[in-house]
Amino acid sequence: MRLLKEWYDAINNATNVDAIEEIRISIFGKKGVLATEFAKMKTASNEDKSKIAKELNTHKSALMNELSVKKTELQTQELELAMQAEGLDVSLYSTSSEAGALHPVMETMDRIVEYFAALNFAVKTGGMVEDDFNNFEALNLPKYHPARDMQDTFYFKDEMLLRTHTSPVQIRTMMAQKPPIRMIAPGAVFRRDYDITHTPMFHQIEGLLVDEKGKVSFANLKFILEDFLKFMFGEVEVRFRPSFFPFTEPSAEADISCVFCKGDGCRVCSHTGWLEVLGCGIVDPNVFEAVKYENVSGYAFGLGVERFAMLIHQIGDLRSLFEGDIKLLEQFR
Ligand code: 2NL
Repeated sequence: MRLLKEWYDAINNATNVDAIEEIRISIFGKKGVLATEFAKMKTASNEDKSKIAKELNTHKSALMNELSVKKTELQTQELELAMQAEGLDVSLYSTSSEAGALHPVMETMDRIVEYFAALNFAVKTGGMVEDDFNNFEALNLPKYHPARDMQDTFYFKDEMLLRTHTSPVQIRTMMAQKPPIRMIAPGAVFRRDYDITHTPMFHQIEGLLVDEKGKVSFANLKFILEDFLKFMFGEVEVRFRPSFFPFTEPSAEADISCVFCKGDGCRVCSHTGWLEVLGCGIVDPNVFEAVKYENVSGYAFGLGVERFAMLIHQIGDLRSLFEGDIKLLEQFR
């Protein structure tokens, strides 16, 4: 047994993990000291046998414990030394990080809001889940109207749906307060669309101005939108083309001279020299009837924020604005 005691010292004096492994084999291996000591038992008397066995088993578990404690201690020590030698600890968090930036869509939205806020347009937001009345019915889009097909969306039960434009924010505002109204409604909207110029979720800004009957003209609308588009795109030409929207009459679409070819004609503007950027018009009397407004006139307009961001930053595929690709986004830091 005195022999066994020496192994405690051996474990204590070990200086590396390899030495610990060697000691473990010398004690617990097939030809190790414990095996030898247990073998010696055979020749002992029955009385001695149980005494020796008890003692050996106590040493066995004590030695096992010593080995594992020392091994952990040495492993920690060796890891520490290795880390010092390498001078790099990948398990540590880096304290430096890349500078972030506003997403180009949000930056563009902020700039649009900045323009209208400076002209005292109230900025209003609403819910993204809307009902049929506020999204369609009140906007002169009765059930089964063919124009609803162009704004197919995602439906919930009880005629609830993801809003297809931010117009319901204006409808709710008119239902809640008396004229005059001067507001814009920025926010996410949803349509069943997906190609290089459409995504199922995009951002829109709509504007609405309502005042006494006869006080609001198409000339007012033209002036403000022309000024706005020059604020956004610099010295561009602006033109208005007659168009149709169910909620305005008359309606128009505004084009700017192509920012890529300056009007000469290129692939982006389909060789027309013009880019379509927004829709607008004089609010249809049916809309005022739906919100119970009398003796008023107004103008309204709507635009897609992603389209503006694409033209400002010369991005070819609208879908790339939603992919979170750092290679694209880091260009706008
Ligand atoms: C487009 C065209 C437009 C409106 C939106 C509107 C809202 C109310 C009443 C009347 Cl409450 N009109 N909004 C009017 C004309 C055009 O959007 O191309 N948007 C992306």
